[in-house]
Amino acid sequence: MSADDNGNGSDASILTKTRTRTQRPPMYKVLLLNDDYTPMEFVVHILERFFGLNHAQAFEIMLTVHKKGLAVVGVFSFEVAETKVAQVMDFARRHQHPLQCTMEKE
Ligand code: TYC
Repeated sequence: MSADDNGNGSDASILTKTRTRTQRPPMYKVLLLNDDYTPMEFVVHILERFFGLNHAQAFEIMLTVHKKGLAVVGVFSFEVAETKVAQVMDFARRHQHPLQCTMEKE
């Protein structure tokens, strides 16, 4: 082994070690916003229908939105969150309620 031999079988005298971090896909919170006009039962129905919540869970989240102004309904991949928001907005619009649903990067 000569003076510039690093002993790893390569001629290079500098070793570069690259640590590749595994990237988790970003997740998105789906938020429901309060308003003064959308009926409580309609919001509960939306939470059951599009988010798979049981009646008690749906009622609880609806009440949180009603009292606090907004609540996180769930956390999803971008595509799933986008679909949920579109389904809620479309359903609310078709029933002529001003309900708003948005998404935000976690
Ligand atoms: N504030 C509404 C009412 O009193 C109920 C409501 C709850 C509306 C949640 C929207 O996201 C909402 N009828």
